Formats: sequence, C-alpha cells, structure tokens
Amino acid sequence: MVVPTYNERDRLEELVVAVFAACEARGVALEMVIVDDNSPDGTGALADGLKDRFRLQVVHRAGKLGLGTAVVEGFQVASAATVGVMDADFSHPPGLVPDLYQEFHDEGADVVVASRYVPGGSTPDWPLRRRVLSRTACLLARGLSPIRDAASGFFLIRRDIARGTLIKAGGFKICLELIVRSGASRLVEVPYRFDDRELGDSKMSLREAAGYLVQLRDLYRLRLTGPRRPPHVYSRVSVGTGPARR
Ligand SMILES: Nc1nc2c(ncn2[C@@H]2O[C@H](COP(=O)(O)OP(=O)(O)OP(=O)(O)O)[C@@H](O)[C@H]2O)c(=O)[nH]1
Ligand SMILES: [Mg+2]
Repeated sequence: MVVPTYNERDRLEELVVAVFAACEARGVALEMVIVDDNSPDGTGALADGLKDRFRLQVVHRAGKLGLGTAVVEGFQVASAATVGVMDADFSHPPGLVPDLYQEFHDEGADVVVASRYVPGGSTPDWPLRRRVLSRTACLLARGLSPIRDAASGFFLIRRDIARGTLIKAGGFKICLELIVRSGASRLVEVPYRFDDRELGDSKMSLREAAGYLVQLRDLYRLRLTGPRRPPHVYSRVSVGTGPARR
C-alpha cells in the first residue's frame, strides 16, 4: 500500500499500526510505502522511525509535488505484484485493506476500487455541497468508465498495469486515469464508509478540482481519438461494508 503524506504526523503511526494489524489478522503479507513531500510538520522523520517495526519504505521528495505523482513514485519502488493507495487520515478504513485484497484475488481483478457510491458505501459526515461536488465529479466520468466512484483515492491495481501506464495529470485523481489509459477490464468496486478526517488539514483545493476537469477533458479526447478498447467487464460486489474499523 502506498500512503502519500503531507503534514499527517497526527495519526500516521496509528494508521500504520492499524493497517498492518488488519492485514496480519487475515494473513495478507503487506508492504507499505510512505511517500512524503518534505512535510513541514516532520511526518517524514516520523515515518522513518517506523521502519524498524514494519515492512515499510519511505520515499522523501523535495517538496509538495502533488498526490498523483507521489502515488506513481510509490508504485515504482513497491515490490509486491499488487499495489494500492490509501489516504493517511483514516478516511479510508484500515480494516478494508485485506477485504480489497481478497476481492482482488478472488475476482482475478485488474483494479479493485473502494467505493462510496455502490450500495453499502456512504459519506455520512459530508455537507450537501461536498456531496454534490463529489457526485458530480463521478458522474462526469461515467462516459469513461463504469466505475461509480471514479474519484476514489482508495484502490488496488496490478503492479504491471500501474507501472506500464503513463499518467499525464499530476493531480489528485489518478485511479480513473490509470483505468482509462491502461484499458484495464476487470474492475471491481467494494463499498465503504468514508469518514471525515478528525485531525490535520485537507489538501483538497479549488486548484485540484480544476485539475480534475482538465484531466477529464484529456481522457475524453483520448477516448474519442485513441485506439478502440475492448468493452469493460464490470463486476460489482457488496462485501466489506459496515462501520469504519479503527
Ligand atoms: N506526498 C503528498 N501527499 C499528499 C499531497 N497532497 C495530499 N496528500 C496526501 O494525500 C491524501 C489525501 O489528501 P487529503 O487532504 O486527505 O484530501 P481529501 O481526502 O480529498 O480531503 P479531506 O476529506 O478534507 O481530508 C492524504 O494522505 C494527504 O496527506 C501531496 O502534494 N504530496
Ligand atoms: Mg482526506
């Protein structure tokens, strides 16, 4: 699992402990890669301090270079055949990681997306404005992929697909871009409850939202002018739901 971080020292250790514990309990051999962008709050040093206790690599970058490129760099150093991404702020429940992996394995998936927008998924804490924005972002992507939560930042993907796909946008939402550019066909969505961060600040911004629109435009262009892809095989499952496990 790649965990991109920028100023996440408040709960990073707790997250690492929880994700490793969840995987160990289910017999999933986990490797974690933390990609830190020289966080002013010292997240990078804190992450280094965890390397003795966990199978963990830390990539230090010079400054805030963006979430998307952080994830791509994490994929480059990961040694596992299945790679994934999750946020550091407990919005993505650690207990779901082994469920995602199980789906990946059982379905022979190319990509497993943790989804807020299939039955069983939710965003209970969000105000109406954020719900509308997020739903709209996902709706705008429906012409590109059958995935309901195209804006998800919590997913697993075959490493060969992730590494072999050139990503153009450096922005927040790379799952959709990986799916569209690679032509990945076995896509699975697993519902989860997205909990708002309790500590630290959001890095989502108007700039990131604008970047998403540019990304969509480029992907629609590619779809219209690029080589024809085989139709997507789409399988949606309902497992691993319930309250976020902390
Ligand atoms: N390395 C790196 N990580 C980043 C960067 N921007 C965001 N992140 C991390 O990416 C994850 C998602 O960022 P968040 O700020 O939680 O974005 P969000 O979940 O859309 O917004 P909230 O719901 O408000 O938390 C977190 O783990 C951040 O620390 C970046 O530029 N570089
Ligand atoms: Mg967050």
